Amino acid sequence: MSRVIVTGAAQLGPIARSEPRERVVVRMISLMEKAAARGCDLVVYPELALTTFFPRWYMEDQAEIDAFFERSMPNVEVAPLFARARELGIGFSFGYAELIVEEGVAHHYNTAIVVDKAGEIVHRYRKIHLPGHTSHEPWRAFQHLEKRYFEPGMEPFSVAEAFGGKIGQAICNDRRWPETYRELALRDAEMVLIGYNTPVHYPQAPEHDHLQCFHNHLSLQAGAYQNGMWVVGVAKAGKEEGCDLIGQSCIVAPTGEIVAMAGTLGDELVVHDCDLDRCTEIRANIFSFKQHRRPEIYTALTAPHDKED
Ligand code: CDT
Repeated sequence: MSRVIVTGAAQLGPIARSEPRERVVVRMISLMEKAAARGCDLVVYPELALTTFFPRWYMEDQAEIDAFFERSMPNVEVAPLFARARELGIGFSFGYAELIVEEGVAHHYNTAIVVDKAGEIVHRYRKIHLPGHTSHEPWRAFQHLEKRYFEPGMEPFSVAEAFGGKIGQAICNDRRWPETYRELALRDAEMVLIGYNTPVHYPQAPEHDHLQCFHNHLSLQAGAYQNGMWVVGVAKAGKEEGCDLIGQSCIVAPTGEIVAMAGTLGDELVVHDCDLDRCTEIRANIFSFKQHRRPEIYTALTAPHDKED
């Protein structure tokens, strides 16, 4: 069986607060059709792909907040994406705000799923590293209230058998943490799918604004190389409701090289033939965990925090 996954990174341009999900789904289907025409097995969309990045606004009304969440998946608005994918015989992944009720208690997660070529959801991931803040901070040019609107995912990073390989997921801020990639690599991931919404402006350290694209690729490339796996990073990009989001969606080989990259800040597809067997170039050699890793010495890595940052 071929170990090549022809992979499309399907960057989305800005989504207006007023843009209905149906319109976004039409945009996603258009990218999916391009991906199918280019022979893709898998097309990867960004974090919170169905709506604008709503954590940039402070809201108190739970009904207003919940309007950005999906209560089931696929639901009626997203069903056309699943149906078209089945017709085209293509798999996909995307992020969305997930609202579930368990034993009468509502839970809100920043979630991403992988859907196989038969239209089955084969992997679900709930964002572990939630950035931002919980209360209104009017000094900021815009809010980043992920810690207010979402609970952190409590399930460990995990891997699905799909597309002839082992596929893991992470979401946006997770990509900055080396633990994300190492956890996934230790669970044998060969490809990690990561959607993001990253503002150019970083309110706490605006002197780093010009480094946002650099830090994006630095993290994705280091994660790929140091763990010998493919990494697919996909942006929601462009000026969304006055907030500039970085683009530069890319596919990174296990060597850490960027092999495909978006050149715009709009809806754009980039494609690469990702040969999963190339993971061995790194994992059997420089980063052979079995031969060279020293987990018995790394005791601080999983010890609980005993001091403030
Ligand atoms: N969506 C997301 O996680 N964005 C963050 C923004 C910086 S922290 C306020 C990121 O890590 O890209």
